[in-house]
Amino acid sequence: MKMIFRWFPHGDDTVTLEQIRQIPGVSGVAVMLPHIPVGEVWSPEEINAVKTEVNNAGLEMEVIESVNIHEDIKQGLATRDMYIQNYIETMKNLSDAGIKCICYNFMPVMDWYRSELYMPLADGSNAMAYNAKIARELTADKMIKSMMDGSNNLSLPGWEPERFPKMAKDIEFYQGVSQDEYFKNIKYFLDAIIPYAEEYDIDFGVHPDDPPYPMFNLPRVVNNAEAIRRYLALNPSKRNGLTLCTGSLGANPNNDVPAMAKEFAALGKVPFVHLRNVLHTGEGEFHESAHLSSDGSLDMFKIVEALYKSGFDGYIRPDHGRMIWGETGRPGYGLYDRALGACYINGLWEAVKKLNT
Ligand code: DNO
Repeated sequence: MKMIFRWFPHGDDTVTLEQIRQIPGVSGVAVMLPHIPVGEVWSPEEINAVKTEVNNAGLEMEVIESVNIHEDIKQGLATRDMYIQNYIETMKNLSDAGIKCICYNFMPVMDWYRSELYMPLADGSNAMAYNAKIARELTADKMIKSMMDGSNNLSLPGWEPERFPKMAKDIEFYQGVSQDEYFKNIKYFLDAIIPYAEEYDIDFGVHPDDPPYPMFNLPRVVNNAEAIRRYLALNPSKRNGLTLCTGSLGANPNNDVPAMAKEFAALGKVPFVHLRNVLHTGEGEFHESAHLSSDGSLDMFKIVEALYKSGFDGYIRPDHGRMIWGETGRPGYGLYDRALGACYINGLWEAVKKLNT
């Protein structure tokens, strides 16, 4: 297991590599290159510039989160082949730079979503929250406006701004797309790239739909065990894997996250884990919590134990943290609470390992 931390390059992060280097047990970072428009090739120069910066700080860069998928691939348009070729070229360049794992998602139109970014918690910290009722009342126009002008503080790390102008049209497009048709587009993509993942020695981990609930009536394809089984079966290669995001899947109380960790890690199909906790507060409602089991609804010990016992040997990163100690920064991606999370997970890992050897 390697413990890593998410970091945004090009001066786009309040957290520095030097700070990350000092978190006990953290050996590397997961990065993305958000300034390259989705669909374009990541050049060796762009990749190596970031890699050099990371390595000079004493950290490894073996994981990319994310190389996003162009909407034309998701929609199955004729132009998809060109974007797939670009994707393969990016994979080659990443492989040459020593990248071992790519996290991506197949959420149509959107990436992750929360209805509130700074919900005050009783201890004076704040955290992100989701309320299905608010999400249902949200229109694409309202969402785009709040994302673009920062009102309602709804700008979420990882979303590329070029999504917004097309968003309403894209949402409209999917109203006629069934789950089955969408799965066909996924299979087309996987069958094209996975042979290269094998050649280039890169594990792919699809990120679950976050939250695991319907949004704007868009297809949801990675939100429970059955859906994940279907996704992984689309291409049987070990390279076609899952980023097990405990907070995304665990937001739905019907999902048994330790059982999922056990099942998918035992198949050797979990190259990357996002570990965080959520507290269920009502039907279709949750807020994010500190990583500790006693602070949320997920049993973090059981999840780590299931991973360890299933032979998990990939990357783990602490996921969204609360904002604590007066810190400000990207929602979910401050330093302090994520660093506490990394220490806690490392402690669980050491305990589980010693109890089982
Ligand atoms: C949110 C992140 C996501 C994730 C992508 C992966 O905090 O977990 O933005 O990076 O969905 O493609």
